[in-house]
Parts: sequence; structure tokens; C-alpha cells
Amino acid sequence: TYGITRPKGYNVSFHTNPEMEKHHFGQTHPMKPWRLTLTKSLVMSYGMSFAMDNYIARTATYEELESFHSSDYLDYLATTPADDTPRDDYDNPDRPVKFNLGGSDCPLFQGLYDYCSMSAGGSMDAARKICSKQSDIAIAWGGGLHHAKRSEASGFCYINDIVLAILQLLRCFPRVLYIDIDVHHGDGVEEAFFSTDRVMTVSFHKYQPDVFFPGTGGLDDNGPKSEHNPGAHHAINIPLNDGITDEQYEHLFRSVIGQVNERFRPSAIALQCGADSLAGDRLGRFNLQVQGHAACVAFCKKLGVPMIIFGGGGYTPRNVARAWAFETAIAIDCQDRIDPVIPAHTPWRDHFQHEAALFPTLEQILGEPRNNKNTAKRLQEIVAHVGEQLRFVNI
Ligand code: ZLM
Ligand code: CA
Ligand code: ZN
Repeated sequence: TYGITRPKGYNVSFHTNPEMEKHHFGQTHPMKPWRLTLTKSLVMSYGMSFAMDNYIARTATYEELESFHSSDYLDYLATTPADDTPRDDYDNPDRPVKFNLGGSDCPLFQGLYDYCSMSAGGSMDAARKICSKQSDIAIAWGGGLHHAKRSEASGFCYINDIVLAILQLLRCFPRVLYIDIDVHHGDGVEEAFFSTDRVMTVSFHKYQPDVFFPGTGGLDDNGPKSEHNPGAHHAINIPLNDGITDEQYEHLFRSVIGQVNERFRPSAIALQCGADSLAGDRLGRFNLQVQGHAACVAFCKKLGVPMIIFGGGGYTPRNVARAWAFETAIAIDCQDRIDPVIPAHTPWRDHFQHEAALFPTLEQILGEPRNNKNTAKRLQEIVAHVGEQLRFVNI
């Protein structure tokens, strides 16, 4: 190892399930669960495991999933593509699409229900470790599936592990702040907590209705403003354009989350770290480098409240692994020992030959930069709007 030791004064737990990573959405589907294996290889290769409590995630039970999802939906999810279902049974194009299951975004694949319950199990385990105060930061890279609805799959997400984890946190903490740095709008989590003032949701995302999924999350969407809705004003959306840079994003993140923290005073944080906001992502449009993405994790950590860190999107697997490994390093405070641009000849390359073969070009930059369409003026307006919204928030 590189002499990585446990952080002083606080505890980090790491929740993974090697079985989850073996599932396939289909040959050319952008979601690749093996990016989690890549992430873990990198984390282990650096010796970071010695500084954390490592847990194999349980599979969430049907009853646990029912704390958010409807039983109609779960039953359909549970009975369809079991491990022994013949492929033509669920590949059949004439099969009706129910609950948005079986289209090209949310295909039915072998072991789907297991995959979902493992993702949810990891996130719920993470929440329980935070509740019991055994962990101050709990990491669940297999979670972060923010689009799933109570009775509907959406955008590669079937079970909303984040909602399930936040529901756990609400048993022991008065207020939970949800932050979402995936390039897509965190619509499922936002909607689930639309009517409570105990959860504030903040999503940063690319916003271009009719062009970019899911099309919701405009600046003025702050939760239903009905008269008796305590959750009004507790949804914050940061709509962005293509090509945002580290400098702009960091500044925006600090101003927005800094203000939110002062006003809402969260007792716990749930941070979705979708890595599709990185430059060079197959689906994303931003220009973030690992440093800019990870600065968000570092900023949240400094707020000094217990935190769950989830994965999410991320469609250029080696970039996902680099970001999530570096963010794991931030959690355990060893980032100074780790270069976010992993050099070509780190010792682990020789030591872990198999994994090393999967990282042929780690020393390369993340991808071609995109044109930056975010003006300073617009970003100013966004910060000002957040300030106005927060005047309605009283704790
Ligand atoms: N078509 N294959 C982010 C979820 C994004 C909806 C347009 C499907 C794709 C995409 C699927 C192999 C998170 C939409 C897209 C083509 C209707 C989306 C299967 C390529 C493929 O090659 C592909 C046949 C597929 C899906 C691209 N889908 C790109 N963008 C979005 C969903 C999830 O990162 O936020 C969290 C994990 N869907 O734009 C369509 C409207 C389906
Ligand atoms: Ca987001
Ligand atoms: Zn995404």
C-alpha cells in the first residue's frame, strides 16, 4: 500500500456487491455495471480499503422496497426476467411495455430484480450505518438511481435506492439535504419528497427540454406551490448548458450549497455523484475534470454533517472509475497521495495485471472539450434566484 491509514476522528464505510456488477443491460446499452468493478479495483489497488469499513451489501427485501415502490410494480419487476427466464420471453418486441419496463432505456435483463435489490441494499446499508453513527461517511457507488418512480422505471433506473436510503435517514435525522451532480435532473428523488419540508433537493443538470432527458428541472421548478404544501420551495434546480467548466461549476456549487446549508441546516447529506457530468462522457455534455467533480465532494465533507455518497450515471467507464476512486480518497482524506490523473507507471499496474489491462490510457485527458455555452450572467441569475427561493425556507 501507499501507507494509507484510517482517517482520524471519523469513520468511512464502503458498500459494494460483486454480484451486482456482473449484470448486463445488453451489448450496446450505455449503462455498464462493470464500471463498479473497475472503481473497486482502483480503490483496492491504492490500498484505500485499509482505511474504511468494507461491507458486502445485502439484497434489499421486498418489504424494504415497498417503503417507496408500489406492490403492483414490484410484483411485475420480481416475476419477469428471473435468472432462468428464456431470453425470447422478455426480448420479444411484441411484449407489452408495462411500468415503462422493457423499452430500450429500461430493458428487462437476466437477474434484473436481483440487480435492483443489490443496488438498493447497498444504499440502505449505508443509511443504516449513518443512522447508527457507525459511519460518518458511507459510500454506495452501486446506488444513485435517481429517476425511478414509485410505479415506474425511467432512464436506466428501476428502484430508487436514494429515496429508500433517505427514508431511512429521516428516522433518525430531522432534515436531509439531497444534492445531485449527475448531468441529468434528479426527478425521481425530487418528486418523492415534493410534499415534505424535511428534505431539500438540489440538482445540477443539463437542461434543454425536448432535447435532453428527462426534460424537467427548470430554474422556476421549486416544488408544488399549493397553499398547504410544506414542501413548497424545497426543490432547487440548477439548469445548465453544454460545456460548463470546473471553475464555473465549483463557484456555482459553493454559492448554491453554501447558501442552502446556512438556511436549511441539514442534519445529514445524501450526495448523488453521477459521473456523466465529466468531460468525455458518452451521454453527458459538460467539461468537468475529475478535480472539479471531486471538489463538490470535498465541499460537502467540510460541512461536517454525516453523509451518504451514491454513484449514478457515468458512461465512459474508465473516467467513472477515476472520479469515484478519487472521491473515495477524499472521503478518507488521502487525496494528496493520489494523483487524479493516474500516471502510466503506478505500482498497481504491475501488481494487478488484469485490472491494469482495463486501464490502457489512464494518463490521457478525459475527452475533447465541448463549447462552453454557459455565460457568467446566466450563472449570476441562477445564484440570485436560489437566494430568493431560500427566503421562503424557515427551519
Ligand atoms: N431512446 N441502446 C440517464 C438516463 C438517460 C429517451 C431517447 C433510446 C440513451 C440511450 C439504450 C442499445 C442517469 C431518453 C433514447 C435509444 C427514448 C437516454 C440502448 C443509447 C442507447 O445504444 C443504446 C440499443 C440506449 C439509450 C442511448 N437514453 C441516452 N439518453 C435517456 C435516458 C440515467 O445517468 O441519470 C442515472 C443513472 N433517454 O432520452 C429516449 C427519450 C429511448
Ligand atoms: Ca443532477
Ligand atoms: Zn445521468
